[in-house]
Amino acid sequence: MSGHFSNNRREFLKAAGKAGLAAGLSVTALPSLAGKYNNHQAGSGVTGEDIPYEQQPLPYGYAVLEPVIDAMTMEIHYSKHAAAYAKNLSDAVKAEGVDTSKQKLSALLAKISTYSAKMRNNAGGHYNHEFFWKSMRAASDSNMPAGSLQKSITRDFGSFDAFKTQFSDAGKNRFGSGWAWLVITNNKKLVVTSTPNQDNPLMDVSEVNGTPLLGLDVWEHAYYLKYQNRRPDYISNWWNVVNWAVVQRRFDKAT
Ligand code: MN3
Repeated sequence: MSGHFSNNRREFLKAAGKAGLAAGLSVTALPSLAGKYNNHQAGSGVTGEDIPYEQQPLPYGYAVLEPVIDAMTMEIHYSKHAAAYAKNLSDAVKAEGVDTSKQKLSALLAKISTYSAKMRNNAGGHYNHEFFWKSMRAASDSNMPAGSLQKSITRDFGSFDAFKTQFSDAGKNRFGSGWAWLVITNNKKLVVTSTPNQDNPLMDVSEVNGTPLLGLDVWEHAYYLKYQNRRPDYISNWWNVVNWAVVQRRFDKAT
């Protein structure tokens, strides 16, 4: 793929998407555009970790994240919500002729604008949840990053607390359903962003592109049973279950 062409095309699609939204249309309400650019070329220019197309076993039991995330929420979230994204993704890749033995999921996400809305919702939904499960472990107090990751967080946000505030605000202020993210951009800068619905920063439709290091699900289904409407409480408790060793490994791979 040609970088120059990719960038122009991405900017065009973003502009077209924004124009569509401004006119009260969704991006997917632009079939002529989708038809014209359905060659599955180009991309977001970022790479993410490989995640299989099929749902993987949860890396811990449903009750392991208690009391931060209750077992019932985990069971429904994993076995119903996330399982449905995986199933619908499997249907979408068949319907749209994706050879999953050749096409990595992270690379498909990078050119998601060339696929259907069903692909976008479910490829994102599946990827984001698999990524999310791996980002957590049993709760501990004073849970913090260390080493090179901590240094880079301090360099780019001022302090760990300043980063936490920015990330928490991204989650709290995401209207409706979506995700908060810590990403590393192609010029190796750490940035906090958020995405609507099941989008993520690997997608060429995302306002901010970068390799995800940490993501937080702020859909109501992720916290409502225990926290009801109190999304800020869910977010502040969630810091205790972040698996910083995994985030460090992602950071090492991207730098
Ligand atoms: Mn979810």
